Amino acid sequence: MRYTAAEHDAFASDFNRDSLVVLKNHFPRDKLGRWREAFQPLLEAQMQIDRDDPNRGAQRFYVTLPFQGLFADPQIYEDADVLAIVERVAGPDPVLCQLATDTPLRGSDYQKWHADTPPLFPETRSNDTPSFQIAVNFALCDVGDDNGPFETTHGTHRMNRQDAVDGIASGAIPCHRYLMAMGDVMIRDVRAVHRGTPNSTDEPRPMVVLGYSRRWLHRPEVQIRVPQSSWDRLSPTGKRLLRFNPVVPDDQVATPTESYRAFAY
Ligand SMILES: O=C(O)CCC(=O)C(=O)O
Repeated sequence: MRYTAAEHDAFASDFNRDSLVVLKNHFPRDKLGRWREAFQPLLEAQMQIDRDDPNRGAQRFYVTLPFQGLFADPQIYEDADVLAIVERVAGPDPVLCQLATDTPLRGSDYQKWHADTPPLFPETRSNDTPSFQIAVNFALCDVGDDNGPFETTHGTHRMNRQDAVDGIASGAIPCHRYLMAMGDVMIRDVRAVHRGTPNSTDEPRPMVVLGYSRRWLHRPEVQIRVPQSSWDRLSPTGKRLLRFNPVVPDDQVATPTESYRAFAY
């Protein structure tokens, strides 16, 4: 663990105000370089599947990662600092339910400003609750101005989405562009209004997303298919985090297409 309990508290307080925090240089770059190599064939396969209907906008692909081999890495999904912050903002005993990537390529565009989940209680028109769904993002390359930096807004995670979108349009709500080095880790509330931006380079910009939720939240649109042999090797923490995911025979790990796009909001 790199940070003290007091530092975790400070991160949680910044998160609650802004909707996100970034842990600089947190994951080892050599490990992420190996993820990138293993990811490339998965991206190419997804591009074939989605070639007539890119699933997150033009030349932008959502690819689920298999929970096996180097992608089933407890040093990533059980990271003690990340879990300490997630537990402070989304409560104890969270669940891990998503392991995937977002990748814009050359030809990608600005996405519409959006949130990744609808409000819990839409009939109130208020989104002002504590956090319940968290994305932990890290890129498999350095992200600069020209290869699709993530843009987001501060504080909109607790706002009505349309009010946030109107505020962005009028200039009342500033937009923040996050340039992230490979190894930086962003922890964000998925309700904050954000968008992907164009990648104008020839290299893909893969961004991993680990989805953690409050202990009672079930997200039917995503899952991690845990091969039996990976399950058998999990630590008690890993078993607890992954408790609501299907454990499948090793030869049935391939993920049926996830309907993630239906939930962007
Ligand atoms: O990849 C990104 O930078 C953002 C993607 C995104 O927000 C989405 O596809 O919902």
